[in-house]
Amino acid sequence: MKNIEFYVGDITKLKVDAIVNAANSSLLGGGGVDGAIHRAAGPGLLNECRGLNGCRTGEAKITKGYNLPAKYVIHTVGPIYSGAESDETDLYNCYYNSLSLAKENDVHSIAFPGISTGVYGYPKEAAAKTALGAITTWLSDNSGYDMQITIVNFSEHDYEIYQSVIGR
Ligand code: AR6
Repeated sequence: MKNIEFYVGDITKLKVDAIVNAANSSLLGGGGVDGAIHRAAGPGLLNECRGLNGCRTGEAKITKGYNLPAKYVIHTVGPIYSGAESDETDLYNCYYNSLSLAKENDVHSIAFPGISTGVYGYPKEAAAKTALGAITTWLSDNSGYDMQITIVNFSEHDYEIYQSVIGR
């Protein structure tokens, strides 16, 4: 898949234009990848987030990256998995809207974690399918724009789930 690559490990280590944070609607930090990003970025990130007035599920907001190697953090809020049809739409919108916001800010390389697949309980295989669908649709809708996408899997097991979805 052109423009899409995989990285197994910690998203906070990546030197890309933007990393995406799986935040909650307060944007004021939490556990999981959100906690790791805030720890690595330092207090400037939380300070900027305080001025954003939160974020709705499926939407995205951008801040600077502070002490991170990445220039920006794009904060998006995934759905808390419930099994409702809206879960898939919300998760799709997280990826699609994050990419559109990235483009508006002249971002050309972006890394995504598995949004909603931790604390928020979204089944990983279904989430991988939706993420890939949103990313490939966005790339074809924006084919004149150079965007390099890294999908970050926190474990080898998560990486294997993605590869099995792609294989089908
Ligand atoms: N790098 C890459 N991926 C990571 C990292 C990391 N450093 N740490 C965890 N993951 P989660 P959610 C993976 O729970 O489900 C927070 O408290 C993890 O293995 O971070 O969207 C927020 O404030 C999983 O696959 O996010 C919200 O309240 C994926 O990142 C809530 O959790 C997402 O897991 C959001 O829940």
